[in-house]
Amino acid sequence: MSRVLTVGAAQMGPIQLADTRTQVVERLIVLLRSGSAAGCHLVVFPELTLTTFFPRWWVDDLAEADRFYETEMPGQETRPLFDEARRLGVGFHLGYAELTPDGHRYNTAILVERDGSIVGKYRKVHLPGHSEHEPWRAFQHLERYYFEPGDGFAVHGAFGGVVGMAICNDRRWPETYRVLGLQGCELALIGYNTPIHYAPDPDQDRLQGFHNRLVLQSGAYQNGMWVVGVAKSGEEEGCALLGESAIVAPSGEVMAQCSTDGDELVVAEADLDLCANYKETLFDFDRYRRPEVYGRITAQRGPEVPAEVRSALDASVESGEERP
Ligand code: ING
Repeated sequence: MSRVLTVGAAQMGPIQLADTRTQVVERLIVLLRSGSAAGCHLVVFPELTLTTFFPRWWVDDLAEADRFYETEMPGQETRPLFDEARRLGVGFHLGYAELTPDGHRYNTAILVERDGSIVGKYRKVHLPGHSEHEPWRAFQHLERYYFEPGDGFAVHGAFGGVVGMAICNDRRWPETYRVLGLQGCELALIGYNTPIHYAPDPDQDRLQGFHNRLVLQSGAYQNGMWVVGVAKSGEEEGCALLGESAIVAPSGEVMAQCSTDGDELVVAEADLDLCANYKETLFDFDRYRRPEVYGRITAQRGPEVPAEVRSALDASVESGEERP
C-alpha cells in the first residue's frame, strides 16, 4: 500500500510587532482549515511563527525580550490551534521561541500528530548572524544572542513515515540533510525567516530565492527525501522577508511553490515510497558512501589548507610566477 501523505506548506505573511499571539493563531487556524479542506494530513508552519522576527533588534537585557518566547506549549494563546487541529484530525509543524523553566532559550520547532500530541521537538543547530549589537547594519540578525544552539537532528515515526525537522539556516548546510538522511528521513520540515538583504554581502540579496531553492532541492535529491520549506514572508517591520515556500520531491523537483508574500497554502501529494527510488539506487548510502575518507567533516570546524599546499603556493608567489 503506497504511503501518500498530503502535505500543506502554510506560508505566513509578515507578523508585525503589534500583532498579538491571538491574532496570529487566528491566521494559523485559517491556514489549518484550508489545509484540512484540501485533504492535508500535515500542515507545516514557518520558523518563529508566533511573533515578529525579534532578533532584528538589540535589547540590552535579554529579559526585555521574554515576551517573544513561549514558556509552555501549548499555552493559553496557542491551545486553540491544538484544539482545532485535533478536531480536524490534521497534524502540524510549528516554529517558536522557547524559554525553558531553567532559563534556556532556543529557536524551536515541534511536530504535532493528528491527535494533537507533540511527537517531536527540535532546537535549531546552526545559529546565523551575530551575538553583539552591530549598529552599522540596517537591521540586526541576533540569533546568536537570543538563542542557544540545539544539540542535534533526530527523526520521528509519524504520519506513516520517518519525519525530521530543521530550521532556516540549517537548510543551507548539507550536514543537516545528511544526518537526517543517515537516520532514514523521508520528509524534512524546515521553517524559515530569511531577510532578503544580507548585510555582510549585499550581492547575495538578488540570489535569495535561487539559494533557497538550491539548498532545498539539493538536500532533497542528495538524500532521497521530501523537503518542505515554509517562509514567514513579506514586509515585516520594514524588513523584506523571502517567501517562495516550496514542497520538494526526492527527485529534487519543486512540486508546489507559493507565489505571494502573504498567508498562502500550497499542497502536494508526498508519496513517501518515492524516496526508495533514490535511497535504494543512486543514493544507496550503505553501498556507495565512503565514511573512511570523510573524516575531516567531523574532525574539523573550519578549513585547513595542507601545509605542503600552502608552502608551494607561497613559494610560487615569492618567485613571482605569473598568476593564472
Ligand atoms: N535566517 C537566514 C537564513 O539562513 C540568512 C539568515 C539571511 C542567511 C540571509 C543568509 C542570507 O535563511 C535565519 N533565520 O536563519
